[in-house]
Amino acid sequence: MLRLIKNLNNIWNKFKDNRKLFWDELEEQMVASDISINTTGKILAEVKKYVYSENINDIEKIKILLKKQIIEILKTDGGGDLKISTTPPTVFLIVGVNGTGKTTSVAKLAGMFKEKSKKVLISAADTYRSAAVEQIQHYARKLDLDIVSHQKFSDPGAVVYDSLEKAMARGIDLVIIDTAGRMQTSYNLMEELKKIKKVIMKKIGREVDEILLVIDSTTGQNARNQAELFNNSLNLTGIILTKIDSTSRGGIVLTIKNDLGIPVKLVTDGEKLDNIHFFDPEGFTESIFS
Ligand SMILES: Nc1nc2c(ncn2[C@@H]2O[C@H](COP(=O)(O)OP(=O)(O)OP(=O)(O)O)[C@@H](O)[C@H]2O)c(=O)[nH]1
Ligand SMILES: [Mg+2]
Repeated sequence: MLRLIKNLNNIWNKFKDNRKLFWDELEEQMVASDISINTTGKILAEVKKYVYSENINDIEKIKILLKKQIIEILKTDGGGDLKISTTPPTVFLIVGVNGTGKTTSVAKLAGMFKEKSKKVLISAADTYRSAAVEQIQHYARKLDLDIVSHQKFSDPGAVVYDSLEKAMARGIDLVIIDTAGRMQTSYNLMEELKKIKKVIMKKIGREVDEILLVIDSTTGQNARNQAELFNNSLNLTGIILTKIDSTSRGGIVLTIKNDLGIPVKLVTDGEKLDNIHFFDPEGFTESIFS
C-alpha cells in the first residue's frame, strides 16, 4: 500500500519540545516517500502557517491539517475518469520507459474494458524488441481480443494506422496501443511517439482520448523527470502508477500532480490481469499515516 508518513506520532513524541527538529524530521520522512522538496515545502509551509497562527499543540490536529493540504493537491485530480469518446473508437496510447509495466497495463486495461462489454482491440506498436510482439499476442489470446501486429522493426506508425482502420471497419469501441520503451536514444523514442500521436489524430480527427504514462512506483524521484520528458513531447492526460505492491513510497503521486499538474488515474498492484484499479485520492489520503 502507498504511504507517505510513517510513525508521525513517534516523531511528535520525540521532538514535540523542539518544533524545529519535529518539522525537519517530518520533512525528511516526506521526501523519503518520494514527495519532491518543492511539494513537501509547499505542504509544510501551509500546515505551519495554521499551527503557528492558531497555536496548535496537538498532533491529531496537525494530522488533519496535513491531510487537508494533500487533498487540496489531489482534489482536481480527475481521478476515476478515463475519457471515452462519443465517436468510437476511443483511443488510449500507453507510453513509458522500458520495463515500467506498459505491456501488462495494456492487457489489464483491455481486460477491464472487456469486462464492461466493450469491444477492445490491442495495437502492438512496440516493434522494437523481439519478444514484445509475442508478449502482447499472448495476452490478446488469453483475453480473446483482437490484435494488430506487424513484424519486428516495422514502422510503429503503420501498426497504429492499420489498427485504427480495422477498428473503424469492425465497430471496435476502444483501441489500446502498446509502445516501445527504449530506442537508440530518448530523442528517437520521443520523435517516434510524436509520430504515432500524429497518425492517431489524423485518423480520428481529434486529440488522442488518453495518453497515459506508465511509471514504476519503485523508481523514486526520477519518475518526475520521466513524467516531465514525456509530458513535454506528448501532453500527457494521466499516469498509470505500477507495482505499488512492491513499495510503500506513495509520494510520487503528489509530486507529479503538484509539480507537473498530471493526475494519477490508475494504479497496478501485481502481475495478474485484474491487478489494476482507479486511483482513489480520498483512500490514499486516509492511508498516509498508516
Ligand atoms: N509486482 C508487479 N509487477 C508488475 C506490475 N506491473 C508489471 N509488472 C512486471 O514488470 C515487468 C515488466 O512489465 P512489462 O509490462 O513487460 O513492462 P514494459 O513497460 O512493457 O516493458 P518494455 O516493453 O520492455 O519496455 C513484468 O515482469 C511484469 O510482470 C505490478 O503492478 N506489480
Ligand atoms: Mg512492453
